[in-house]
Amino acid sequence: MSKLLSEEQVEQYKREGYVCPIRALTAEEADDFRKRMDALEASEPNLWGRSKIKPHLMMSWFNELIRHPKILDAVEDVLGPDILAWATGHFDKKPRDPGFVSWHQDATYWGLSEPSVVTAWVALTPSRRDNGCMRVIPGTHTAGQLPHKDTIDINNLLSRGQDVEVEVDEAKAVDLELQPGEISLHHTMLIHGSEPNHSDTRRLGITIRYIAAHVRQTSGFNDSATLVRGTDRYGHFLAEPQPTRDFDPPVVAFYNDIVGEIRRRKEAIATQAKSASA
Ligand SMILES: O=C(O)CCC(=O)C(=O)O
Repeated sequence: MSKLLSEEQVEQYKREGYVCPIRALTAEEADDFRKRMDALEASEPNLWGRSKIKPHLMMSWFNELIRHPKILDAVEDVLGPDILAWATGHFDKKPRDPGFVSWHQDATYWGLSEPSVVTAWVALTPSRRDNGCMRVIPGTHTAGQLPHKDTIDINNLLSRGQDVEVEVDEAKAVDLELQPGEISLHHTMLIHGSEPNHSDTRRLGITIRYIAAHVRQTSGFNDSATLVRGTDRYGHFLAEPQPTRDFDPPVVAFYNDIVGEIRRRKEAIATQAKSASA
């Protein structure tokens, strides 16, 4: 018995690697999260630099969002009952922003043992074709891990500018258009990307990468995650503390310990991937 998705949506996720749109937050809730983010951004000029890898550990609004019951209901429908929030991020395209995301599979540098990994992309503004919504190539999640090359383009919003090294048939791309408070779910192996914002409307999306509790980090580096639903019977990840306020000192100390490990992990996996494809 599913919690939020219809049977057709669960089948679509299995078959095509994504589901969209799903109404998870009300428009008012989305507006409230956006305002809290904007207020913090205004008072902390280096907000995203300080909290790049796991902003849910640094900002209380973000930590509330990863626990939102409706988002978790949708995630449970595709991952099962024991769920960890592993990584988070934000993709903010201001009006006329040239920022884009190259075609890629998320799993490429993550080092996770298997693809029971789903991203909830939460719209905090409208996300449409004209302001650079996410685009996916349905069904590509079944192709296995594909080779990627790092590219250098200051407008690429991905940290390594990774670009999948296969021909992408853009005629097959589907636009994941969302209203504020709606989410999409996409599989960790699905090829996806997004174009610049050609409009006067901001496009703000929050990404939450959820994993099933049995997934492991295979890179040999320490990693952490937050149990958000069910039970963690495996203990594969260090249990993340929950902040009681923005930049809660004990949680910041935890973040600072883990962030170096995560950077080294990303570097090591990228180097391995490069030498494998050389
Ligand atoms: O928000 C975007 O434009 C891209 C997001 C993305 O690549 C992702 O969620 O993995």
